[in-house]
Amino acid sequence: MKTQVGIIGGGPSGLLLSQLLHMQGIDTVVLEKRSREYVLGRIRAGVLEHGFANLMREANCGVRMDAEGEIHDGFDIAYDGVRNHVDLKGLTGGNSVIVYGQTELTRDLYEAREKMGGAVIHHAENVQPHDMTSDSPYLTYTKDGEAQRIDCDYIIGADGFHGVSRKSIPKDKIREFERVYPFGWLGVLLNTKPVSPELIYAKHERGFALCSLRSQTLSRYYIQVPLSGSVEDWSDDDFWGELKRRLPADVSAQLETGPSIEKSIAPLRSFVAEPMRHGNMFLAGDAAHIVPPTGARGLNSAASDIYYLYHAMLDHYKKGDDTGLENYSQKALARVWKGQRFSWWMTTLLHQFPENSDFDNKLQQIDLEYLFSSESAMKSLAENYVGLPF
Ligand code: FAS
Ligand code: PHB
Repeated sequence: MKTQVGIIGGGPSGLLLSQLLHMQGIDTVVLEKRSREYVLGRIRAGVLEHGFANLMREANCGVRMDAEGEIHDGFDIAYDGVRNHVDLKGLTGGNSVIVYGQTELTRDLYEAREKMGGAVIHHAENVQPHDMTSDSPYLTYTKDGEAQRIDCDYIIGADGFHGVSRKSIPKDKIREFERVYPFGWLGVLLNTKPVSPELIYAKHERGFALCSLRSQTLSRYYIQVPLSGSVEDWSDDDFWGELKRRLPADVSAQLETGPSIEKSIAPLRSFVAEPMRHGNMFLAGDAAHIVPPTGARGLNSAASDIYYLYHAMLDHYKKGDDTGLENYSQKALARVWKGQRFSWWMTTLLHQFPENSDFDNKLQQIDLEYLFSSESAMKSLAENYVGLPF
C-alpha cells in the first residue's frame, strides 16, 4: 500500500490530523493497535481550549461539541476552606473553555473519518516505522496475522507515551526531559448532578481534589493519592469520605454521591522529548510530551502540534514549501514547554508534596495568597488556562 502521510495512533492527535489532511485531499492511513471500542472506553481529558475547539470545527467535527459541550467562563480554586473565583472571560478579554469529554470528541472524529471513507486500520499489531531518515520511509504491521507494508512520504508518531514511534528514534538523536510526581490522581465518573456548575480545584493539607464534570448529569471527581496504593484499595465510600474532607464545607454538604461507573488512578509526570522530528517522522501529542492534568493542558498541547503539522503538510503538498516542516519541532516545542511550565506550576501550587519542608509549604501558601491579591498574576493564570495562541 502507498500513502502520503502514514499516522501511527488512532487517538485524538492522529485522528484529527488525518481528518484535516483528508479534507484537503492529502492521503493518510491511521494505524491503531486497539479496537475503536477500546479507544473510546478511555476516560481522559475534559477541558478544551478555544484553539482545540476551533480545529475541531475546521475538521467538520464541532457540531456535537458546540451543541453538547458547556462553555465555562471561569473556575474556582479553594484553599483554607474558601473558594476563590478565576474569571477567565474577564481576565482574558472574552476567552473561555469548553467542557466536552475526550471520549466524545474522539467519537466525533471516528465518525467523521468513517463518513469520509478515511483509512483507519484497527488491531494493527507490531507497527514499526522504517527508513525514517530516507526519502522513502515506510511502516510495517501485522493484521489478522498477515504482514503488511505502507510506503509513505511522511510518518506521524501520534501513538501516545507508550507508543513505538519515539522509541524507534536512536538514543543519540533524542533528548528526554522528565519529572515524575510522587502521587497520582484517583478519578471517578458517575451519573449525578455535578456539585458545582464550574470546576473547583482544591488545595488541602490532606491532598489535592478536583470537582469536574462532563455534563449536568455526568460528574467527574479526582483526589490526589499516593502511588503506593491501587484503585482496589478505594471503595466508593472511602473516596467520597476523602473528597468531602478536602472540599470547603459548603461544597461537601451539597455533594451528590453515588456508584462510580469508572474509577482509575493516573500517575502524574512531566515529560518532553526533543526534537519532535527524526528525518521524515514527526512526533505529535502524548508521543512527544506529557503533562500532569492539573492545568488541563494534556490534550490541548496536542492541538498546537496538529495545527502546525497540518499547515506544514499543506504548504508542502500545495506550494512545495517545506519551511513549516523544517520549523515544526522548534515551533511546537516553544508552545509545549509553556504548557509544561503552567502544568508544573499548577501542580506544585495545589498538591501536597511529602518531601516538602516547612519553608516549601509556606511558599506554596504565599504563592496562592499572592495569586489572588494580584490581577497581573490572575491574568497570567487565565491566559495559560484558556490556551496561549498557536
Ligand atoms: P493517546 O495516547 O490518546 O492516543 C495514542 C493512540 O495510539 C492510542 O489509541 C493507542 O492505542 C495507540 N497506540 C499506542 N501504541 C501504538 C502502536 N505501537 N501501534 C499503533 N497504535 C498505537 N489530559 C487532560 O487535558 N486532562 C485530563 O484529565 C487527562 N487525563 C488523562 C488520564 C490518563 C490516564 C492519560 C493516559 C492521559 C490523560 N490526559 C489528560 C492526557 C490525554 O488526554 C492526552 O493528552 C491525549 O490522550 C493525547 O492524545 P494522543 O496524542 O492522541 O495520545
Ligand atoms: C477532567 O474533567 O477530567 C479534568 C478537568 C480539568 C483538569 C483535569 C481533568 O485540569
